[in-house]
Amino acid sequence: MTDTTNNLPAQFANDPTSLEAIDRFRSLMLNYRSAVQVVETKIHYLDQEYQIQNGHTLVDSLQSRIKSPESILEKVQRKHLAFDFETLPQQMHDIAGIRIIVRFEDDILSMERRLEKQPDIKILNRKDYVSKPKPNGYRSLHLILAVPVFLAAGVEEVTVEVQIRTIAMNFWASLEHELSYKKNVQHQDELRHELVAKAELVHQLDQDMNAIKNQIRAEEKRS
Ligand code: 0O2
Repeated sequence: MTDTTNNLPAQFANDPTSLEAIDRFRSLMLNYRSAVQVVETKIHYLDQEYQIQNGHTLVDSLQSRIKSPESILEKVQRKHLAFDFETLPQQMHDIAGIRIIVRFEDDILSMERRLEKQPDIKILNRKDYVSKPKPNGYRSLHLILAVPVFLAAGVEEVTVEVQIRTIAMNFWASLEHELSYKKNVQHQDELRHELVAKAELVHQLDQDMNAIKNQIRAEEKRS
């Protein structure tokens, strides 16, 4: 995911108070970038600690992004939100996003448990698309976290959306995302339908790999 926060959309440039608006927007985005760094550092630390305790890692990879100004504006318009720098952080919780990719389904909850035990992190919202997938087959655990960011003027709570999913779920979601953003693909409906079926296969694969992993680790403990 790329950070495109330095390219401001035309709406800002035409605003009579644009210089002030640009400065406020940049400060707001800096808070989000700082929050992402705080959470990423925590995840790396938690993963290393898990590795020391268990002999294997929890996190396969991490991705992060700050929503682009265009994408923030698109969401403001689509959801009929007020475009106001004071209220935007309360209305939009996914301006900063981190995706944690793990290998096994069990690891999703292990990671969530470790995050919720962090005294300086609050979990504001949880959407469990792992046990209740979306009708299109999308699976992932979504958490909205509030983390403190230390600024010269004091401490600010900043929200970060964290998505936790397996490698297989991520593989599926990346292709489904590609299909949703392409306008000129022929047979969209058939491909969508095929992806729903593939989501079931991905789920089966995740369950089987999880079961094999549990068997290997149980035997390892006995020996
Ligand atoms: P990007 O590029 O990943 O940032 P919203 O969809 O944001 O208007 P809500 O309720 O906040 O409303 O969304 P939700 O359900 O928590 O999901 C938001 C994010 O989850 C999306 O962000 C995607 O990253 C991911 N997601 C949700 N549903 C799907 C899905 O069906 N397929 C795929 N591939 N990803 C999904 P953005 O902003 O859409 O995109």
